[in-house]
Amino acid sequence: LAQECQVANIQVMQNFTKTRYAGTWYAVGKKDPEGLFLLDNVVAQFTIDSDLKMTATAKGRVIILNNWEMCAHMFATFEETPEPAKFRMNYWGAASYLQTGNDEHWVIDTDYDNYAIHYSCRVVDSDSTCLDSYSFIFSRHPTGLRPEDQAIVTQKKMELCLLGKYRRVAHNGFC
Ligand code: ODT
Repeated sequence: LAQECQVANIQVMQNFTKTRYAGTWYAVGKKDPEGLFLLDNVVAQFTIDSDLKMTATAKGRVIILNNWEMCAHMFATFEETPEPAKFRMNYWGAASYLQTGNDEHWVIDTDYDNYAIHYSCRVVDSDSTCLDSYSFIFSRHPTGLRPEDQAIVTQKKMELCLLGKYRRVAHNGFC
């Protein structure tokens, strides 16, 4: 179908409730963008301020300048859009040599208590599919997804046209 894989047709989380999304999420899977940054040991922490604005911090292992391995500490603010599950994420690092940027930040699906699927398309192609995307599979549990959540996550990876493009994100205490 010509409609398939068009960025504009991607379904996101309905009635997204950011207060329920707050707290710690462990990345357990990732589809990398071009020029990948966060390698593994990725943990994100979302906070809802008193003014109901969402912010986040994240840490993860990175390699900069080809051979310097470190734990990056990152910060983000989120700009809301008419769709509650779609944000613009402004991000920067604790150090100036870390990545900065402004990415789409879409919550595709979550049950708030166990799993979440994030998606970001950086470049839309001329045929309206995504040319450069990244996506995180998050779990509330550092040990990974519960078996009962795995089928949902596989289904959503398919809907994102990214099935088979993810790798496992290790947690070994580096950060
Ligand atoms: O790793 C990559 O290659 C792309 C990711 C770069 C953006 C990382 C910015 C993190 C800023 C702090 C934010 C926390 C929340 C993150 C949730 C999802 C993924 C960015």
